[in-house]
Amino acid sequence: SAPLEPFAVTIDFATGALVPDPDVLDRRLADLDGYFVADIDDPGVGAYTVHEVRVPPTGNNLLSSTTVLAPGKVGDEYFFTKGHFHAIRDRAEIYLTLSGEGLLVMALEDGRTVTKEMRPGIANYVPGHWAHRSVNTGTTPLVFYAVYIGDAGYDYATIAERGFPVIVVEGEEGPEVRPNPRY
Ligand code: PAN
Ligand code: ZN
Repeated sequence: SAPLEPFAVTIDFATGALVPDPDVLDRRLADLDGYFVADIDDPGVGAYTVHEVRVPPTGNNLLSSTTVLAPGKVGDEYFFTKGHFHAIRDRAEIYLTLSGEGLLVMALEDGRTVTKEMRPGIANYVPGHWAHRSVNTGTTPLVFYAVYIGDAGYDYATIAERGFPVIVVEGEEGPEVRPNPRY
């Protein structure tokens, strides 16, 4: 296909806003119904916003976006993104954290799980085949920039049905990663 024109976007590291910012997706707790162990009190509360850089979603391009994940909990569980496998399973991704703190939970289809710290300056590599979810364990928005192969796509269904093998809860001494009682 014909070359695209080179371009740049400006990223506000504190808010995740882009300039220009044509494609913004808002997720409320209502969109996470059934994802937490406890019931959601207020489905209208905002959970996260995704700001996408607009390029054709093809295998020769790199898609990128910022995610701004609010602090908060449902029961003992910290707010998280839905999480997904890529529709094309082997497509990899990089998450660069810009502000806040959290955990990146990754799981293979067989249930093997790896959890990595997210904080400003850390670039997490998510290899293909690993489902991924970010969790805000802090008190400020968790903001990260994601770059992924353009045709990766999303498979949300597997996670929506089974969840992740682990949950991240507030324990006596801070965040704790525990087995998911419903997995
Ligand atoms: C990210 C995620 C974003 C929102 O851009 O899509 O953080 O999480 P969910 O898509 O799980 O709701 C990414 O991993 N893209 O592939
Ligand atoms: Zn992804």
